[in-house]
Amino acid sequence: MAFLREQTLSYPIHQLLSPEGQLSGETPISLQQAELWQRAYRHLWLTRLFDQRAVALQRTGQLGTYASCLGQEAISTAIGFSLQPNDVFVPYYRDQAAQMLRGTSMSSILQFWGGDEWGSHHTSIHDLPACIPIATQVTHAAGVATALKLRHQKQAVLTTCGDGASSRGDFYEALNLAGVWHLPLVVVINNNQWAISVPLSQQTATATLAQKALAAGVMSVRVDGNDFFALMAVLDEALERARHGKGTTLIEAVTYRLCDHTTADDMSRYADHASREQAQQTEPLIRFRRLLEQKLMWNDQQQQAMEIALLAQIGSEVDRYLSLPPANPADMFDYLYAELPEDLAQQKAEFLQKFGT
Ligand SMILES: Cc1ncc(C[n+]2csc(CCOP(=O)(O)OP(=O)(O)O)c2C)c(N)n1
Ligand SMILES: [Mg+2]
Repeated sequence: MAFLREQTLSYPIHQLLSPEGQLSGETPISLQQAELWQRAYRHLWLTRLFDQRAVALQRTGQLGTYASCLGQEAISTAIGFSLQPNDVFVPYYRDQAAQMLRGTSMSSILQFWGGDEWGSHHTSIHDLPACIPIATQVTHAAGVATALKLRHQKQAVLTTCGDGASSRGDFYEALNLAGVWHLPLVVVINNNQWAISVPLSQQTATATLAQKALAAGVMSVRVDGNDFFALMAVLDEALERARHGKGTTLIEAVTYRLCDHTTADDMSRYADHASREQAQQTEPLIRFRRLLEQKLMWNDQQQQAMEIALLAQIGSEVDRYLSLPPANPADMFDYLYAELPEDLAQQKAEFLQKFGT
């Protein structure tokens, strides 16, 4: 007698805007406004051009290690557009697009990646700084969501992580707690198919990441991570549920990392060229442009004028970043603990004796 059976679950990828630029299915009214389309498209391009500039700064020795978000701009842009100002955003390191929409200046983002923690200072007062340790932010977000729930505040917490992060204990533990306590939390996985050089198939045997929600008893959905419209639709629904006491949602946004993991990586050593070429065809900006061309008569001149204006904006932010005073290395001791533990106090004293402030 065979008692065991394989679970087969169907999690179709939700899509509204096809790679050919066709909008189909039920597009919510809020997403049918041309004004929103233009603002979102502009922000996607701001993110892409900023990203290119950041990589160039690193390559010329003017920035520390930097994590590009090339090809994944739609996820973070849709997050920035769907969060309300008093929601709490708990980002990870590929969330430049949303951070900008939450009020963090480009010069502050560059300051952070330039190795100065003060770059995290000028962000929305509700939000947390970008998290580098993998998956730890999901536990922080569950903690913040617990506080909001206890205080009966109608705000949502949204956190992001990578596909690799979803294989870590912190991810499962936080999601489990969110399910039990019915927390006002939205967890968005940027499934870009890679955890540095480890492909998705080598770090999890699950067919989808969305189904990881099942064991935690929370809602989940799989969405095309290159489709700004589908992302907005699922984010709006999940955030509304969170704000109205209806619990947690896990969103798996399926995309592809069209860049090295960070500037300290070389993807050509492990990724096959063909799958990258294929992914290039479905990236988020091209399909959005096709839509604008078809529906709003968007043309080359408008595109060029927009890019020139964005590059000027980025240029002045880069100048501001380059004129900042150097980071104070002693800062690394000061902002983790309210009271510095004895061993770190000793290290700080030694450091100051050797290097001064
Ligand atoms: C706790 C922890 N372990 C290891 C690392 C090193 N590390 C940095 S990025 C990364 C892979 C993350 O992949 P994924 O979660 O898919 O996110 P992506 O970088 O693809 O957006 C690892 C292992 C880390 N930052 N933190
Ligand atoms: Mg990844």
